[in-house]
Amino acid sequence: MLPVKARRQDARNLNVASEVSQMSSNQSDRVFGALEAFRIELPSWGFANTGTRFGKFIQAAAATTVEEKFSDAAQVHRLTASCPSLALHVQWDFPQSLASVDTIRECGHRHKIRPGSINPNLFQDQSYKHGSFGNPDPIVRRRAVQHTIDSIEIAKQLKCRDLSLWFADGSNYPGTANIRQRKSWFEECLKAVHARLSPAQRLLVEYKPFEPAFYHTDIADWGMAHLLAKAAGPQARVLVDTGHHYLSQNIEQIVAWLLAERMLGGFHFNDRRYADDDLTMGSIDPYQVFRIFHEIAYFEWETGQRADIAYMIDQSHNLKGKIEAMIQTVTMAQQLYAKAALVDHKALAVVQSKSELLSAESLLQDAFATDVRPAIRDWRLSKGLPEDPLDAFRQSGYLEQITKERGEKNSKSLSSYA
Ligand code: PSV
Ligand code: MN
Repeated sequence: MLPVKARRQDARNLNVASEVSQMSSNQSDRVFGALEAFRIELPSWGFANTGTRFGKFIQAAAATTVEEKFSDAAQVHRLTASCPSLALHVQWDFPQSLASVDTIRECGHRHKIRPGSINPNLFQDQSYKHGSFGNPDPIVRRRAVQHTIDSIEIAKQLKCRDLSLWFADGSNYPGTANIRQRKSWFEECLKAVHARLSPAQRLLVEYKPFEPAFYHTDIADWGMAHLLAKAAGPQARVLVDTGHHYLSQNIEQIVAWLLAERMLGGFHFNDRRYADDDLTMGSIDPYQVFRIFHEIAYFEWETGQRADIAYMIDQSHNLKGKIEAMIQTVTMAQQLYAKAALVDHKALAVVQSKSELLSAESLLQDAFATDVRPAIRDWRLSKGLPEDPLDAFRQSGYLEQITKERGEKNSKSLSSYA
């Protein structure tokens, strides 16, 4: 592959130089470098019919098989070059548990998409009514542990590194759960599953302060997830889902602390206005996502180490077209990641040390305000990608084709939860 500078020059020769000139060559090198390194994982569930707790709106083009999910993910990757892997949910994508592994492997090969993080089902089962790892019934806890061990085996067979654990455990009313006891059951179960990881695998522990339980959740915040990950073992890390915080919480501070503790394992990106809204990344508060990426880039600059973070999307759109929404998400992620790469870290460190507040603040604001889209278009052209992935998707005919192929099956789907 050509070095970054040569590729930028190549892109200029492709006659888009007028826009490039607005950005210095150093800035555009940084954008190219950032985009080359950036990968974000797509969620299989983001291509399927989903809804709110009030009902589902069925889409004619939604994926109803794992094969279709891989096929749709491949479209997004083909047009953006940033998402070569697909997160999988054992409940929805492995109907026969370990026996489904061959099917998934074949789908991955056929569509040139790698199976990504494996998400065990620790929430959608009648036995989990009162929790999984925190359930007072030892039989249910053992079952949840066994399911997680099976999921680790699935991950091993598919060469997936990350096991992503999210628990719906919690209680709805004060006094109904022994909170301390549940904490120790969580520690026990997490240790037991951690012991089954291969040396290359990681356990990612996700937290959430509300929903589906509304009085307490067993892993309510990053501090609890951090303590539990520490108790689990050295290969456990914290997973930050941007929708899993109270309103106005400073997420980038959480990120900075987890980075400093070397405990940040990954992200589930989505935007929110009120709760866990699963809206398109950057649609409500793009500066928030920028600030998160900035903390990571600043850490990497200061330490000279690349942070080992799995960036993942966790969104299920029930109104927007699913593939279009994913393309929109990935292009937004690319933009915000590239903008964060423009912050002048050396200058920032100097002005921070002198408490020159306005100068420090401006370094972030200026990077955020920079229009990186022309440089991103150049990068795409240099890689033989379409300048505008969404437009290219609309021109491709793929949506019309799958709408025809899948329409009838989807029209028979249930649209109500009642
Ligand atoms: C729960 O809200 C969550 O964020 C978890 O990551 C789940 O695995 C995912 O959403 C999909 O339901
Ligand atoms: Mn999540």
